[in-house]
Amino acid sequence: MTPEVDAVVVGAGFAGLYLVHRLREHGFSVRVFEAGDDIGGTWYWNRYPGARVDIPSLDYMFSFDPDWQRDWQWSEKYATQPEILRYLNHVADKFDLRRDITLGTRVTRAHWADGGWRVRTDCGDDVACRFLVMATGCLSIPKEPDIAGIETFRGETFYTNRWPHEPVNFTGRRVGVIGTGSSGIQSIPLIAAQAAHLTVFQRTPCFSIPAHNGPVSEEKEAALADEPAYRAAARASFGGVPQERTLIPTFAVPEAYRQQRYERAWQIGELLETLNMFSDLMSNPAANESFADFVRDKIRATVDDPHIAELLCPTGYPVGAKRLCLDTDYFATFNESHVRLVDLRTQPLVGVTETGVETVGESFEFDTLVLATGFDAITGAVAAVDIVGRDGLALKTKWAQGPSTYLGLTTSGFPNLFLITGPGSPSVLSNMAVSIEQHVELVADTMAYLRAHGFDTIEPTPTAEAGWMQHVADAGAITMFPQANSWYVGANIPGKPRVFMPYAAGVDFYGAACADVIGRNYLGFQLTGPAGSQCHDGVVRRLQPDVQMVLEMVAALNPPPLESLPVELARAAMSEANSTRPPGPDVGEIIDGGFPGAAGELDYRLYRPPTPGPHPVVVYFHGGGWVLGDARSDDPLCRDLCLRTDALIVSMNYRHAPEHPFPAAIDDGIAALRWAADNAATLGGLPDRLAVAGWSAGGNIAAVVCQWARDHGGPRISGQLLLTPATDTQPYPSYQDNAEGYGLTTPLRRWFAELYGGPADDPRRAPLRGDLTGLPPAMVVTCEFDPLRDEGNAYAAALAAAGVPTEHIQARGHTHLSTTMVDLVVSGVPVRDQMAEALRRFLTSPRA
Ligand code: N01
Repeated sequence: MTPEVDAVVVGAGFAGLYLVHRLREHGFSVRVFEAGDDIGGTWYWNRYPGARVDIPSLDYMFSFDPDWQRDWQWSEKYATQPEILRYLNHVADKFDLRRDITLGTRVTRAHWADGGWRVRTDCGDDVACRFLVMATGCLSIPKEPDIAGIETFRGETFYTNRWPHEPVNFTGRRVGVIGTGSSGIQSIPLIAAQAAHLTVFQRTPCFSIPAHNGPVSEEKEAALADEPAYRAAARASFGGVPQERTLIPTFAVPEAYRQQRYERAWQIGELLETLNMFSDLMSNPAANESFADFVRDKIRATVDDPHIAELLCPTGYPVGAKRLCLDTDYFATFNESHVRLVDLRTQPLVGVTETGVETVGESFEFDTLVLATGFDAITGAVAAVDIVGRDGLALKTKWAQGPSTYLGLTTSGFPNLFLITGPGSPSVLSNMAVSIEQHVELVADTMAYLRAHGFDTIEPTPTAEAGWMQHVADAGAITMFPQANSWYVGANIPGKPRVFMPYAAGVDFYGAACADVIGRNYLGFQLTGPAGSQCHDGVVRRLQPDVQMVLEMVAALNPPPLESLPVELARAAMSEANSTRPPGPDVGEIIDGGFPGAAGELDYRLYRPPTPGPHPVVVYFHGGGWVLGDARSDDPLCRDLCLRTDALIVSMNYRHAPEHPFPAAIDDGIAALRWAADNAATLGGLPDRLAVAGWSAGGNIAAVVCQWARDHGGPRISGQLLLTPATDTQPYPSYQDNAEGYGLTTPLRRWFAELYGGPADDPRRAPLRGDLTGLPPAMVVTCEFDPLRDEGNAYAAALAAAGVPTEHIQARGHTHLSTTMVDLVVSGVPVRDQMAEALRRFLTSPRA
């Protein structure tokens, strides 16, 4: 195929306009098809009263033009639709973009054949090109009306997302509005200001905060004084507006401060600022509910009629999980006597009639109907084009169970197809302007790279794509974003597969992943051309997203390797690090006490659940390579386990190396077990229900005391929980695979082992070398990126082979330390849940 142009771009909104500019700069020819009669995309179609941007205008604009301030000024913090459309026209004119854009022309099909794309339009165009770029926007295909009888209405019907170009006058009219998402919430106050009577049909109330719109603030203008730095900070931020991620969890601050923080966000009126108030707002249900309560109280304080206020209060889904709205006087509108709210949950919609709307039990007559019913979001516009890739594969078929992409930008089977802000990229969770610019630049740079290196095509590998989709799913799963019936998950479109589509780990992490892909020679892409092909296959992100964040934070501090420090300083460094971590949840009671170790008094810390006792008992041994730590050093994990298991957790100290090498820790572990079993009742525990647990070196001690107790007639142990245990002294492949970069390093492991000592084949040092028959049921947790992974795996396999009932969790994307990071690594929650479930199971039956 001889291409007529290098690239066909579908859509002339923000993305399409910038593509023209950027591709031209690289010397590529480009042809843009735009279905609308003019440029602007979203801002061309959504002309309803009150339509505004919900990211501050100074952030929601192109950054590629350093000279913009000479010829453009925003009149408000959040510009109106007409002003944004004027801005886009201004940019198009300034950079002479229109000459490559064909308006009023819809791309209907694009088929891959003979090394290029053949693109057809509804106006008869048939264009051959090398690259196809879908710049079709995330919210551009209106949701098909699913309201019976909508076509029979004899009055006027308007859709917010296809609003007429001439002003609509509601004066003296009886108006019904269906839909209370962002479009409804923005338009309702302005329609109410004109209409004789307005009825709002609400199915799901939305969380909304006041926009506090007005002139651009002096602070904002001052922040842009160093514009390159400001724009760079936007790209390095989580949402595409300069802002540091907060690290403070909701309940780490006093109630009064928390309320002040909510109030401040309420007064600022910015979405990303609000979602960033506390680190766990979108991950901890209790934290989310706390802010949701604050918003509901604000609604109650605004709306005069308590019954209407309750109907407007969103419940049953997390705040933020449907896109948070920004409003101007939305809730106060319901205080007006000519405005009525109809709650479709208690009074379901039957349909539209010739004269109005029918609900169960009531008929309404209207002159005008406004539908603010939303979009077939994120995938709708891509699926609307008949796209067929290699080997006759239709994109619609490939995505029938949900979209699958590499970086939200490309998809395997479809060479040279780029999706701007596609599913699996930060897209709608970010400032779209920033995400669009980043994607457009990536596309243009990639095309230039191919040309420079003699390649014609680029396509992601199935491995890279599957890895990315797993990462996207992981990033969503550690948040509450997927938990509402929203357009984020496609729930608003009947029959659409429920998949959380945006990438939730942030613009910053996304940008770093893209940079990694390129830095590793287009990792996960197959590049082909006359000169040959190139493919560095692989997965760009394999760690859980929050684990990666923690590792990057730690790496930024550049701490000295512990093994390079004298032991005392290493202990101090660990205590210091522990003092800055989130404290973990409150438990019923914490008691510090002492017990007789094998060679003298040692201390313990007991965690009691808030429920009435007596409770089963878990004897717990801390981690720290037999060198570091004490009875308190695993405090957050012990608190968490205590609450999840509803058991007493008794964290027992033991003597540490090098002062007390092997077998001091084991001797103390045995003494601790015997003392805890003998004193269970005094501690408030059930003497016949006792399990052991331990992490890392503590897992080693827990495993060894189980073998010892079996051989010495007790104490009887109901079960053993071994979290990333040290079980052997031989080297394993994981020592090399995970030698550096994952917290516990292989050199540090070696340092611990050397300080502790002990004969390599002594089962008290290497429990894997012991007799494993007749041991208590076990749960073994191993982590993918842990030097100790393989010896833990070996122990789990050997226990099972010896007939011990064994559950083995292989925590994907986790490190030696990450599952213990309570309130920091949310992806560890399911692992800790399973650990607690196992302990509860062990502890429900009395020791036989
Ligand atoms: O659409 P939506 P939108 N019967 O899907 C209701 C962006 N945006 O156009 O929630 C009765 O959010 C539906 O009810 P339910 C922004 O990202 C930005 O408002 O399905 N009701 C819901 O109330 C936003 O999130 C701005 O129960 C029906 C409403 O219609 C996105 O666009 C402004 C119904 C649809 O809400 C979409 O917002 C506007 C039925 N059959 C939009 N079908 C800015 O501020 C649907 N509904 C930049």
